[in-house]
Amino acid sequence: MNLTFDHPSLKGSIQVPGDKSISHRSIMFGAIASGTTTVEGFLLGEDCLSTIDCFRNLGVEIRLDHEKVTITSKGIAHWKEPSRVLDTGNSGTTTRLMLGLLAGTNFHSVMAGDDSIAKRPMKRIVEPLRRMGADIRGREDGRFTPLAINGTQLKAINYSLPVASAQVKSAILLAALQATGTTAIEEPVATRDHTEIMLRQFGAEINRNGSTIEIAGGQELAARHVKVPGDISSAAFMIGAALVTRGSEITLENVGINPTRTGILDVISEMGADFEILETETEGERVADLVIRSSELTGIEIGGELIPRLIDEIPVIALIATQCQGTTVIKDAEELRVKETDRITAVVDELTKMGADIRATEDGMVIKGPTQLNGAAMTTYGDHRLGMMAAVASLAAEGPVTIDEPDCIAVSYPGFMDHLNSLVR
Ligand code: SPQ
Repeated sequence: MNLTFDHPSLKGSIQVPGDKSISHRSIMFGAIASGTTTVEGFLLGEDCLSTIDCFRNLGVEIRLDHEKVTITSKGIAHWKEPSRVLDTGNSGTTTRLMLGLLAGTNFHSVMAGDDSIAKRPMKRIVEPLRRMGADIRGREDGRFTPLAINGTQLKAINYSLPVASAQVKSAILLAALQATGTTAIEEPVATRDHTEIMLRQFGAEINRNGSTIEIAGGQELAARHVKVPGDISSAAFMIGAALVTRGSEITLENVGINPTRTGILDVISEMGADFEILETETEGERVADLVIRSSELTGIEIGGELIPRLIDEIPVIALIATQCQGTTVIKDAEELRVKETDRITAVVDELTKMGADIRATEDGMVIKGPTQLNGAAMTTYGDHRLGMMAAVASLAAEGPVTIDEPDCIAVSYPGFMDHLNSLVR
């Protein structure tokens, strides 16, 4: 893909596609519950389509009509043993949350994904599930996919999460639903809580006491309607686009602003960005329209409890930081090294190619700005967020930018380039 922009401004309004985390969970919860669950605003990204494909292979009926999904299930006890390997594609969320679900079934299943999934750590899920009695085998004793699961009766555990991960928390919560007894999970740093919100929406009882979440096994879920808000992680790239160009003012409609996901808004606020949050819905998942205007920005320090609230936005935050006055330090973000690619190395290498003053640290990066970015041949490493970072960076670059493998962007944001082009003036 070749991109050349001549000092563009962004104007207008778009609705970013549905939240990826909530879309995955809507299919999973619809499949666990008995009855017919309907979903609106579903993300038609490749990751979420992988989740649908896995559940169809478990015998769950799923109909897709554009962004509306109908899931008809007799409940988790009626899922069928899959006759082939469940293909989780590029999706860590599908692989990890499904592991929690499959561990407590009464059948055998095997899961595998693409080359990136084969490198991502699975022991963080396998280990607590084994403590619950799960029988899971995999490469290097379950560190990596493919994973083979012999479903069995699980028992509750008390578990303190060693990494701040919503996927680990969610996999244990989903396994706990099928376990005997009450499971308690201690979460030292808060991570996205879409699983907890959806458990309540589907009728489960789940309690939070400080940093501990408790859930009793054996609860039945009731089918319902799910409204998926726009994904703030996708909106973040459009926010970045408005902030790295001059004379821009854009509106992003219907964006999910669950407080466990809004670290990007805290960051741009501290950097001095001119933006408004116009809240439209407050029940279940909070939703707002966001108005973003070009701004003079200052570098800041980002770390600690903020990191899980913006972990997927760090590639675009690093790009924004190249246009800030002063130094931005991102720390405590070592989890970036085990995402779709090593996002610390990849972000630093790619922005360096464009002339940014950026260096990697063990757990983050240091960026000095502002710098004029140049055209360059950018690599995505098959990572959707690196692809979108490169496309947004091209708006601020002097000279042409080429992007290899831009198709990977469809993992989370199909139609991204059309949306971006529709805003460019
Ligand atoms: O699903 P996947 O591949 O893990 O996707 C990513 C992303 O950038 O879209 C991470 F690479 O998002 C994760 C996120 O980083 C989605 C997620 C969830 O839906 O629960 C939680 C986060 O991962 P983790 O490992 O911190 O729990």
